[in-house]
Amino acid sequence: MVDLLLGLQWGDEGKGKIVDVLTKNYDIIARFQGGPNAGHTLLFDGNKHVLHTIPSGIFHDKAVNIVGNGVVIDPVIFQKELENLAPYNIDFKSKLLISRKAHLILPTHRLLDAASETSKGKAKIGSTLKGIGPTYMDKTGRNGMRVGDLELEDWKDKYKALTDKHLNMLNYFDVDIEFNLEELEKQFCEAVKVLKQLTFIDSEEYLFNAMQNNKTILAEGAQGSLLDIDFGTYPFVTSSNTTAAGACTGLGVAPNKIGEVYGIFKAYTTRVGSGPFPTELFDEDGKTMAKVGHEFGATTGRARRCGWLDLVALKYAVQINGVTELHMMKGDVLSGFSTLKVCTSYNYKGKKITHLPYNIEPENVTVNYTEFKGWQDDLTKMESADQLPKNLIDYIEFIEKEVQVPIKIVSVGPDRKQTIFR
Ligand code: 2SA
Ligand code: MG
Repeated sequence: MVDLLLGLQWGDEGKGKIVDVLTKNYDIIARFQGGPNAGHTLLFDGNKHVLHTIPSGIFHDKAVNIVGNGVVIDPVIFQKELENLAPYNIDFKSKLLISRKAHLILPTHRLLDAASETSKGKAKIGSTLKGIGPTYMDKTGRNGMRVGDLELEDWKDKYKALTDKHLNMLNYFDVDIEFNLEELEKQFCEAVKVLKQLTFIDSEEYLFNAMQNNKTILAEGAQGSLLDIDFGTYPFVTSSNTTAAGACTGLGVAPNKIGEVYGIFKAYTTRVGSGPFPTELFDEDGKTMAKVGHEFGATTGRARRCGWLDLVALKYAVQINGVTELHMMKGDVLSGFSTLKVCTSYNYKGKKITHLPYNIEPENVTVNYTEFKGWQDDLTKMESADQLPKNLIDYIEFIEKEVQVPIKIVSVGPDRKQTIFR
């Protein structure tokens, strides 16, 4: 079976940390969607690491890490990621395997992303500008370049044809994007050489055989369920299926081979980029969350918007993904608030509703909160569930009752060690 680990909000729930904590139980860790737009932050032994394309199991000796067919890879960013990991002497050739069917982000995909965003002005998505949207467009438009193409003699012809198409498309956008194509291509070709030193596999075949041999597999999601291309807050979403079904198509795993589904959420909510956010705060409480929680994009450094926990949205994500076990992150950030609020219903078209409607723009939706007494204790040194303050237990039990799934992990800080199992 393949277990899944997914973000239930708008990303940045702490997936990287939990994958790293759970990797000791797994033989294989596999990414199935997204690309270098992701920023998965891990902290251990006093060192902080941000991974973008590489799965979060890479720091464990035993685990094999797979970049699946559903992922989009930018060779240039990938090369930098490998370089940043140099101090760890990781044997990438055997520990990091890349699907031949994964699509490549070309330099011109990044330019198209920038042109599209600039042309939208105020209506921009707030993309990470990593070329994610244009690359998935070429994938579904059947024009993309895949990792396996790099094994062909004529890959540069393919590259040139696609780049030429992109340059024509850039002309259609009525915006000025400055670039030095020659320099970008030089970087790209150098990075491709590095990528080609890794092992390319047919990952669906690899995972099928692994399952036949009773290997344990964890699929690591990127971004969050509310950024899903189908079920998120469209059009303010990313261009892949971030939800459980994405793991089947992004790895080639059959639905009846999915085991546990771990859903990760923050004790509050954050969002980076544009789009509706019903529980967003613009007051001191929001500022405190941002400050204490260090809420800045791990890839772009952008400030993340902060707000209260939204149980209407959380329930929706739990349903879509078939979550079997919840992990609550960053409860420690809420220490010190006298009162906490949790959104338990929306007002929508004159009615009180508890499901996520088609449109959650502020003009359509206002929120109703249930209030809780906060906890003042510093959670960051706590090591077991019996040390957690009563008000936090009340908060946890209320969420469990509302969404009908147990919270099995409570994270009380960014370090691998600051993880409490219930
Ligand atoms: P894109 O670049 O086309 O996927 O952007 C589309 C939307 O998806 C959002 N998005 C993200 N949201 C949260 N975290 C992400 N990763 C980075 C992080 C983001 C960063 O870990 O902090 O550093 O800014 C991520 N990636 C994409 C994005 O903000 C758009 O709203
Ligand atoms: Mg992140």
